[in-house]
Amino acid sequence: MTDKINELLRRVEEFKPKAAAEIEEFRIKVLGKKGELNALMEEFKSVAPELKREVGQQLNRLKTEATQRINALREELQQSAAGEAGTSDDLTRPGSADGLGSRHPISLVRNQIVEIFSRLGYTVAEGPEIEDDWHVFSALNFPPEHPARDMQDTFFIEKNPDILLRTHTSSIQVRTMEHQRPPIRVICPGRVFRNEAISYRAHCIFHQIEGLYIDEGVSFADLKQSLLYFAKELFGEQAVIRMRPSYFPFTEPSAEVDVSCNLCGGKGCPVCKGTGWLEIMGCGMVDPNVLKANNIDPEKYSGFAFGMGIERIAMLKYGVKDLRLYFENDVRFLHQFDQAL
Ligand code: 2NM
Repeated sequence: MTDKINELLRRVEEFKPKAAAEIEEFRIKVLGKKGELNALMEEFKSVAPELKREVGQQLNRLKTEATQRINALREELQQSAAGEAGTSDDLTRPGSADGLGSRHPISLVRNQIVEIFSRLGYTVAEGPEIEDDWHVFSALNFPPEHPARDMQDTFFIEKNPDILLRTHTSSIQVRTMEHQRPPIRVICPGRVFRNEAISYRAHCIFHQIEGLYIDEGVSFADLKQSLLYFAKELFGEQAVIRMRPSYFPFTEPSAEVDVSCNLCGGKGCPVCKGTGWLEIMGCGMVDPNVLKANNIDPEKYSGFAFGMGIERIAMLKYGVKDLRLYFENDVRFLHQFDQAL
């Protein structure tokens, strides 16, 4: 009889139900009226009197153990069901928010510049990054021996000196002049490539934005006024500009444009190196040779053009000290522009 009691006790201890129904089934089988425990109680009646005390205690223990185990199992199953409903099954819970990215500072500044010139009637044009000699150099009045054509400055496709990575976005403007007659007013943003050592102030890949305006009677005064408007829109109403004579193959006359330093208000500080001025772009009147090369009559039409590096403008606007940060995509850098326009 003790063996039977111990065997049932073992089954109670090892019982592992997967569902509530299994527990109830087990309860009826063991503790029910016609269950195994009552069968043992019946058998108990014929146990020898000297054994009754010990076997009786064993039976009582079996009954307590079985009842406790079944109650514990019921509770366990109920709790885990409630737990599941709380995590994955509750469709009324608010969803977890995905972390949003932010615009890259180069895109932010490009968009700002494009927007300003679009208010002056410019439209955006784009073109290929892999170009030919004509669109990057020859159509832009670069003489055959110009140093920019050198391997030191330009990435050429191996074994074909006619195919190269564009060194400026002026090539887009050549393509515009190919299929559009004046008046032409385009703004050309894009990546450009130069064979340069990488440092805090230079990179072999960077972004430019260039503008071109060709019509009858376009003058240097128009250029000055357009760029002053641009500087005030980008850097604030207090901004003023100055021009210094310069040289570019595709413009004559040419100039560098400085904007008054927006950090010190023109008094002189480390950013403007004590001068009160920051260089922001190059510009000039389109050289008649460029107009001729692109089948535009220089006797009838004139134009101006300008170009700037987006990395440099973004450095001045946001105080970025190292140009390499733009290319590393470190989110600690990028997230600083979450709130920027
Ligand atoms: C600059 C500075 C001055 C320029 C010239 C032309 C074109 F196509 F008309 F010849 N496009 N861009 C230009 C002129 C670019 O960048 C510093």
